[in-house]
Amino acid sequence: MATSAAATASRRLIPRLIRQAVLAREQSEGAGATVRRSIGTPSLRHLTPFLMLDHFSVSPGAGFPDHPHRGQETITYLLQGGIDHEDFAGNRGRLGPGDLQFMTAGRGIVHAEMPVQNEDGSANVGLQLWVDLPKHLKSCEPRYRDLKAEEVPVVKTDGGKVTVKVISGVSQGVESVKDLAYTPVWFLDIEIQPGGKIVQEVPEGWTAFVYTLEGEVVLGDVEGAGGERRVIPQFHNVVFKNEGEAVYASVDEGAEKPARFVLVAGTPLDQPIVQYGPFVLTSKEEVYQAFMDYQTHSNGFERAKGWESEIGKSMLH
Ligand code: FJH
Ligand code: FE
Repeated sequence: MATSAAATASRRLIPRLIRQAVLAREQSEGAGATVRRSIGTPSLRHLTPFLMLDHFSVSPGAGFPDHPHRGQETITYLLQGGIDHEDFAGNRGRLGPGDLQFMTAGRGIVHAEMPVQNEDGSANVGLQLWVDLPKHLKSCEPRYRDLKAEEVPVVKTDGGKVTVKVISGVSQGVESVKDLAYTPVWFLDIEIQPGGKIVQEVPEGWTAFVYTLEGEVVLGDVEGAGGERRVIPQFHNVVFKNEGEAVYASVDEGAEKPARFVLVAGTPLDQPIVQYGPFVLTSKEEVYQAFMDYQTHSNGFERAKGWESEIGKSMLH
């Protein structure tokens, strides 16, 4: 018997239960910078296709001067302030609040990512997510997809108590810009006012996690349904089990402020991950080869020869 759309919509979607919740602790990275890292630490090492999630808050005088990448895609989301970017092919740009850069390192990129000086002296805040590339795409040509804040559709639900920025994927029937990354990823920025709730579908079998930026969000099962519900504070990464259809999120009626978090999901990749710093391949031999190629300016790193970024130098003055 055919199921009507209305019947499908009213059926209670099976909740994704929580597998693990970890606090993103601060650690040093780059030149004088500090990041809150969750994915990519011993407690959350392998979460295919995700390799690393950094939450960054930094003022000028620190940053990520000239460095290479091979084998991954990076998604950089600026929340506040600005970040300058410059690479060895002459590409330059600035991300402002709400802007994103999807970068496919492929066979090789050398670049610098440096915070800007804000007039009011405020910090530059953002997220960077590293996504693994399928083995056959690790040797592809590098590319960028820039996504300006204005290009991100915003949808409201639950009587206006929930606002979703649909960076990548689908929410409440609203679709994002497509083909941003090679590895399929959903990336939603969700804000819930006190008393608000959302049931956000995520593709079946995909790896899914939430990272909390502000406030306290209740995640897990529906109230009274028997499964676990947890109140998650700021700076936590919550990984969901792979079974289930939707993430249930809410904020208590009596909460002092709204909660803001990103909900991210991606296709798991069935391949080994061998990482050394910014090189992410599938075997030790390939990582060794990446070192050699970077040092000898070959197989994708040709343009690294003699190259120095302008913005990386700014740190020295
Ligand atoms: C020296 N120069 C070590 C160096 C390491 C790097 C690195 C960086 C990010 C990042 C995180 C969050 C963001 C929005 C704005 C970027 C990251 C963000 C992750 C590694 C290994 C560079 C120069 C170095 O880049 O953009 O929020 N995270 C993993 N390390 C470097 O990039 C020493 C002298
Ligand atoms: Fe980088």
